[in-house]
Amino acid sequence: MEKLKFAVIGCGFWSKFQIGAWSELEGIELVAVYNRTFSKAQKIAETFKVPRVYDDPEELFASEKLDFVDIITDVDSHSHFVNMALKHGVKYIICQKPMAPDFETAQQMVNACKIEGSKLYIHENYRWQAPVRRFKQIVDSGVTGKPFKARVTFLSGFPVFDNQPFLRELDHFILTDMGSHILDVVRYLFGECNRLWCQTKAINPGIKGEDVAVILMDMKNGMPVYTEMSYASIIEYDTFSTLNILVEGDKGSVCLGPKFEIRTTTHQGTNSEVVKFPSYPWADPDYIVNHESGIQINRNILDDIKGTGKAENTGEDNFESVKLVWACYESAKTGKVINLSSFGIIE
Ligand code: 89Y
Repeated sequence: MEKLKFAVIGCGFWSKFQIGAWSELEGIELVAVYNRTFSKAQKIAETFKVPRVYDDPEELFASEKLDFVDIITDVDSHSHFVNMALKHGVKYIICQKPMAPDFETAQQMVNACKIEGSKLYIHENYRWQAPVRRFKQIVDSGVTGKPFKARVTFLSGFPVFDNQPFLRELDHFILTDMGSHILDVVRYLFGECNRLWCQTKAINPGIKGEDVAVILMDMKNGMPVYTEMSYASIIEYDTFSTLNILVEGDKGSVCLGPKFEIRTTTHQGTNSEVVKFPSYPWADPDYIVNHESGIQINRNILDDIKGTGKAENTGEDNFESVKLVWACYESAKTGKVINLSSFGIIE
């Protein structure tokens, strides 16, 4: 079978990890990269032996015959490049999280792809992290019984702005950047949400947006889920770049804690396992659990494109996580509990 040809749009900080993850998979060929600064694209092309380099995205789309495109630019330009790919008839479009800088733009992106008959995938990788996958297996095995409540935590002081300076400039920061990951993991583990309440705080004076959020969710399955996220935390075990999760069930509890350790407690005692996963030369050790998960999500998307599997992170599915992010902002602004069944419906 001929290899599927794809291009990468955007050669900033994240692209080397995303292209690294693609390089672990068979049956695909990265034929072209684009960046508005040509030298950056050239550097990535040299590292990953990509034959063609562009600093004009229209020219790339017009010249290349692509099976799919991977958009790895900053959030503000996602919809611009998705629309450009649609205009050039690209049938499968992958776009980094968060989908868009606001709720309406995300809605337009999902609708535009539907109308044009192209498939949109959002590269939302946290649910693909090895410890999170294993955690779900344990919860679903029933060993700790029926879950009745949960806590999902991301508390960090990692200097994330050094690697991704544009994050400093976002009007909406932690809920779009990390909330999109965390709320997607909540949906992955516990399903959809009925209503939520959220409070945000801006602690770091050097950034524009909020860097702390706490959320209380009432899930459709009846569970209360408490979620907290912060990039202003000085704590012993920094969560970067994964999550701590505690689920309590009627027969015990499961806890994903520091160093990828999962502790399962029942009346019989506590069982501990440390989740292991490989390292890669292209991955950054500070982000290893995150970068490894890129391979898993890319494989799942590829299976969907080839028709050999079903993607979890479609545009439509991710839109439900986007909705939670913006319902949180609405709650933080108004102080009100937000009902998801009526949120975002344009009258
Ligand atoms: O996606 C987030 C992550 O985990 O790595 C990069 C990021 O944007 C920083 O918060």
